[in-house]
Amino acid sequence: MLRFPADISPDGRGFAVSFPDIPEALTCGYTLESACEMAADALATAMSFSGQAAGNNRQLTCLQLGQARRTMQGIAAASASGPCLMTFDLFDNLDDATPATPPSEPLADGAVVLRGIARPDAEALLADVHAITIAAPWRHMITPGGLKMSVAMTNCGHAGWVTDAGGYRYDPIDPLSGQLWPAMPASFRHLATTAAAQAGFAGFEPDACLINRYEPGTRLSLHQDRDERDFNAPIVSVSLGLPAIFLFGGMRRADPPQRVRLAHGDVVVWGGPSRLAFHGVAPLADGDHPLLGRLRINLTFRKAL
Ligand SMILES: O=C(O)CCC(=O)C(=O)O
Ligand SMILES: [Mn+2]
Repeated sequence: MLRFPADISPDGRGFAVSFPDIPEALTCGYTLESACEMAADALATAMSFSGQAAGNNRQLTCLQLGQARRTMQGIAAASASGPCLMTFDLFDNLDDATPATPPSEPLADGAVVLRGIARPDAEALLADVHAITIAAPWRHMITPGGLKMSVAMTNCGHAGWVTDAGGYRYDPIDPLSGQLWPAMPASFRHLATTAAAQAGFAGFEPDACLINRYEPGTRLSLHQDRDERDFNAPIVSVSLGLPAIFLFGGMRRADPPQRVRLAHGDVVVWGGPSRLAFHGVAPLADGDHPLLGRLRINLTFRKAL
């Protein structure tokens, strides 16, 4: 398994970080870009743990992350056969008058990936996920056709997405506990509305959040999100933990999907003309995420009722 230990040693105004595994990643068939993204993820997480990152807000800004990626690409390209070392000035961006705008990548008309925007909130979001799963535990639901889903799920909000022999639907009651689903935490709501607004969907008010837990090898086959009453509202989908390949297709199941790598903290928003696009998740590759180990957690916000 690949390691990106992001071995951090304070070095004046910045840090020296070594990435012994970029060359290994390249020999394992990863592209330089994806190896660098994995290393940047490890770096960002390690730095926010170190308590010294980025001066006053202890988080890497997106500008700094972009800088880290570019620097690592340069170094990895130059030394693809030995350990990489980069030094990285944490305070480069602090005097910048304009706040760093997270890079956004259009996927289709009405669909966009907002890179890294959930990263600063990741630990708070995961603490909230943990609290939700105490009241509404993870479960593997059964499709109407009788198949057990490989992805474990739970919900929070006014309604939860469920599937069983009776079909797919939203239900205000968790069938496992017979109680209402846990309330949607403020951290979730804030992220969802902010991301939607940034993607051009101001005023999004989610009333449901489906929480998906992927282990290595699990996948979500191509589908449309169409059990909601209101297709005017977008879907906001947050990735935490291990990276995944998100499949984003067209309006027909047969349309060949784009394959988009989603890393910890990335958020995808799709609505308007893309609201009913087919999408799914390729089998999750194994890995070891600093916050979530061998897991990927996805939060999908919807206006369901
Ligand atoms: O895990 C993801 O990125 C997508 C989840 C999804 O499409 C869903 O829950 O309907
Ligand atoms: Mn979906």
